[in-house]
Amino acid sequence: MRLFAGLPIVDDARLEIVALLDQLRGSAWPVRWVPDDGLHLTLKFFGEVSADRLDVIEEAVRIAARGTGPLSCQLDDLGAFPSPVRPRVIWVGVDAPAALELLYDRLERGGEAIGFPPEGSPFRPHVTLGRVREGHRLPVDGIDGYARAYARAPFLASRLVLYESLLTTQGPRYESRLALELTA
Ligand code: 2AM
Repeated sequence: MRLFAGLPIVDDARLEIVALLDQLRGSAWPVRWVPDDGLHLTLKFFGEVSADRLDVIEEAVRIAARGTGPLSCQLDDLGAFPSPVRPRVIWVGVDAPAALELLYDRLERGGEAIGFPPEGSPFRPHVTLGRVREGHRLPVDGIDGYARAYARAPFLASRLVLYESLLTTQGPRYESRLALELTA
């Protein structure tokens, strides 16, 4: 099974991203846009694991989440990996309190302790919108045209979810395996 931990995007922020995706889908760019369901901010990608490791992963996620309270976040600008001029992954950035990076670090350390190597790249909180199709490019400055297409809405992230990513013919579908309230 393919597992990752993340924060579901909720409240007005979710509606803003859904509306933005709707506009982006109309762009006819060579991009696989994410489905409206399951919009999330990834904190730890565990990858393909055997089902008998689920318990130990759940426990590591529980321990990492302990002591974290609800996080007041806000949508930020559009961006892309590896860079806005050569986008492969298009995303909306998330402005978050320091406690989010602390939670990320705890998940990294907890994951490392059970055999998952840390990312090794700086934490860039974001919600992925789409991935450019292999061998294609986007119009130069294309993303900039959508900078004003959504409100930088706030949202309260109060749940950490361990998702299973299920591959279907219509693309991946995310199912919650464990949902923890952030209540500290
Ligand atoms: P992303 O949004 O930062 O791209 C489910 O597939 C989630 O896991 C995605 O949202 C993605 O995060 C993350 N993910 C997928 N494949 C990954 C990989 N090989 N390395 C790190 N994160 C990955």
